[in-house]
Formats: sequence, C-alpha cells, structure tokens
Amino acid sequence: MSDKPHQNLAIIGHVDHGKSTLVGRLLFETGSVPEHVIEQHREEAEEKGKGGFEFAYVMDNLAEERERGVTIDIAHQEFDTDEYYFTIVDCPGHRDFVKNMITGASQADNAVLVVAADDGVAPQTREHVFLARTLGIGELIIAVNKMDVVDYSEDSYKEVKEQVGNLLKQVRFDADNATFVPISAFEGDNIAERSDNTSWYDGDILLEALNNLPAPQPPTDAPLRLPIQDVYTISGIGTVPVGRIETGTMSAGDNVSFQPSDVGGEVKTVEMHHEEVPQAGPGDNVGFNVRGVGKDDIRRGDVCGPADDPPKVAETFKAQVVVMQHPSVITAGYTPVFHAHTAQVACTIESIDQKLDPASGEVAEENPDFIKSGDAAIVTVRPQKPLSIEPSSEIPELGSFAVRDMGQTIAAGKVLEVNER
Ligand SMILES: Nc1nc2c(ncn2[C@@H]2O[C@H](COP(=O)(O)OP(=O)(O)OP(=O)(O)O)[C@@H](O)[C@H]2O)c(=O)[nH]1
Ligand SMILES: [Mg+2]
Repeated sequence: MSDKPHQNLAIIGHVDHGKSTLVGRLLFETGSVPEHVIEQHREEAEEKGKGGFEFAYVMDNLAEERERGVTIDIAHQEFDTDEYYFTIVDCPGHRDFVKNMITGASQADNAVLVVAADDGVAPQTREHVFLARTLGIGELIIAVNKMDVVDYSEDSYKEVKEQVGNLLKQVRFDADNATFVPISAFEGDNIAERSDNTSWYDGDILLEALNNLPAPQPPTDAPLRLPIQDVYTISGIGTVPVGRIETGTMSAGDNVSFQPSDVGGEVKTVEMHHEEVPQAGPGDNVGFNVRGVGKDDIRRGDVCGPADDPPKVAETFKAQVVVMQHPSVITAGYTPVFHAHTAQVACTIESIDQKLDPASGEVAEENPDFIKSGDAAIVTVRPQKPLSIEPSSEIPELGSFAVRDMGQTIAAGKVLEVNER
C-alpha cells in the first residue's frame, strides 16, 4: 500500500467511446500492467475477432464482456501517480448496464468523462454526466478520445469541447474550470507523454490533470456505513461480504449490524487487496467476515454499520428530485426502481409535495398534480421492500439515489428526511 492520498476515480461515458481502453492504457503507462500481459490480451482479442480490444481486456474480465466487446459490471484497479494513489472504477457505457454505472459513480470522488472525438456527446454521455452531478462527483476531467480517428484535428476537438461544455452548463457543473484533454487511448497520445500529433494543444496531459485533481474531502465523522456490493463464500474463511466503506471505520472486534436484513455479529477479519488489515476507513474497498453471519443472511444492497448506531431503514422518506427525462408526466402512485448505493428497490412516489424553481430552489407550487422533464420537486417515497438509506444532510454518501424506468434514468435526487420503520 502507498501512503499517498487516495482517490476513487470513475471512468464514465457512452458505450464504445474507449473507457476500458483508457484504463488499460493508464495501468500500462504507470507500470501496473506489464507489456507481456497486454501482448497476451492482444492475441486473445484477435482470436475472438475483437482486434483492438487488448487494453480494454485489462478491465473486461468476464467472458461475456470479452465476446461482446462491452463492459457489463464495474471493475476496480489500482495505480499511482506522483500525487495520488488511485482506485479506478471502470463503468459500463451500454444503456442496459447503467444500473452498474450508478454503483460505480456513487463510489467515486472524481471522474474522467470519455467522449469519442468522432462521435461527440451521445445519449449515455448525457445520462452519465447528469448522474455524476446528482451522485456527488466532485470534478470532471473530459478526455476527448480517439483523436487518431479524426486525424488529430483541432477543429474536431473544439467542436466536442463546445458540446460537452454546453452539457455541463445544463446540469450546473462548473464548465469553466473543467479540464479538457485531447487523447488517443489506443495510440497513447497525451496520456503519460505529450504528443507531437497535437502540437496545437498546450494544456495538461491526462496524468498531469489527474495529479492536479483536488484532494478528496476529509472523511466525515459519520458512523460506519458500508453498502454491500457482493457476498462470497471463501474456503477456510467462510462468508465474505465485500464493498466500499463510505463513512467511518471498521476494525476486527467491532460489533456490526446489516440492514435491512437485520442480522449482525462481531467482525473477525478485515481484508484489503487480499491482505488482512487491523482497520479500514472511508474509500477503502474491503472484504470482511462476521461471526455467525452466513451467505444467505445478507445480500447486495444491505448496509453494514455499528450495532449501536445501525443504518436506518425507511418506512417512507422525503426527497428532493430532479426529473431528467420522462416520456409523459410523473404523478403520485408511480412506482419506478430506485437505485441507492448498491441497492435497487421499487418505490412508490406517494405524494408530490412541492414543485421547486430549478434555478433558485424556491417553492414554485404546493401539491402539484404532476411533474415532468426538467422539473425539480420534493416528494414522499415509500419503498416496496425494506431499503436502508440516510438523510443526505447527515450522511451524504448514503443519501442520494437515481430513479430508473423503461431502461433509462428518469430522475435523481437526495434524501431530506427518513421516517424509520
Ligand atoms: N482508434 C481508436 N480506437 C479506440 C480508442 N480508444 C478505444 N478505441 C476502440 O474503441 C472500441 C471500444 O473500446 P472500449 O475501451 O471497450 O470502450 P468502452 O467505452 O469501455 O465501452 P463500454 O465499456 O462497453 O461502454 C475498441 O475497439 C477500442 O479499440 C482510440 O483512442 N483510438
Ligand atoms: Mg468498457
């Protein structure tokens, strides 16, 4: 482990714009993946008729991902730069896997948005930027990728830069301070070394931009909250839940509780990167083992916290939402799927309490009949199955969600109040 400050970095953007290729390239350039491994991937990719996917294969480990040439689930990798120790979360761009992207984005401090120079802003570019904004991503670096495909044209770069700039303004990301870098993930331009192909560009190259990211917020003094991402059975150890610690710390000997499954016990061991550690803290991806808790007792979507300050389980909650896209209107009684941390639960919008002016945040209308695309509102929500969630003012890391229906993200928001079960 490194003693440099830690950054969780999400790589987001539309399908096929080159996210996995960029991650593979970054790992290669920083010495985290040796050349002969890339060479092996090149051979496998060519056999599968997927020539060009050798860098993407560093991240795309699932057989189906390799056959189809798309990322399906999020994958984590580590590398370090002069300034930071990065855990990089490669997100899928395909619209069918946005639910996995939401988990990835909610684990990240900052993000790199990959936009292909020959395609520009595409549907999941918009969707990911909107989600990044509402899920609390701090800064965006925009990598305008595949510059080799547009012959390193400055005009193409400027056009994409303008499209993305407009998108950032729409969702009120600080577009003026965003860093744009023209790159080719595949050829390696402007990643670790300045490229001769873009002599018109004098800004930061990608590794410089990563070094210049602001240090992550110091962890809050909130209690332990660890959303469970997966539960494994490992021989010799037993049941091993894994996930990222959002707040607080976990040590061997702690008494913990999983909610809403409502089981708990004493933590026996905590592991990071396959090594046992005495304690882990915010931002750490851990696997651990709890005395008396078996594989069937807990599941993805549970949150682990201290037994004497357990994660809240909502009977109902009040939330502020922004509607991104909906073909018609949203009225009380509507029951889409809410994605919060690693949980996915159908929830009914029981009442639409207030419509807000999106610019000022002030109340524009009490008890409106409906809300539609572009509207912001305060709503009361009733989960159809137990859901652990926290007020965003108390634990922001566990207080935001995305709302999905019909294969798309229709809204996102944050929790104002939890009415506990
Ligand atoms: N010419 C060129 N091709 C690239 C570049 N970056 C990626 N590609 C190609 O684009 C295709 C998709 O790359 P991926 O890295 O899998 O894209 P992705 O964004 O991870 O895709 P999903 O994870 O499925 O959303 C592959 O054929 C890559 O070789 C680039 O800089 N230049
Ligand atoms: Mg990918």
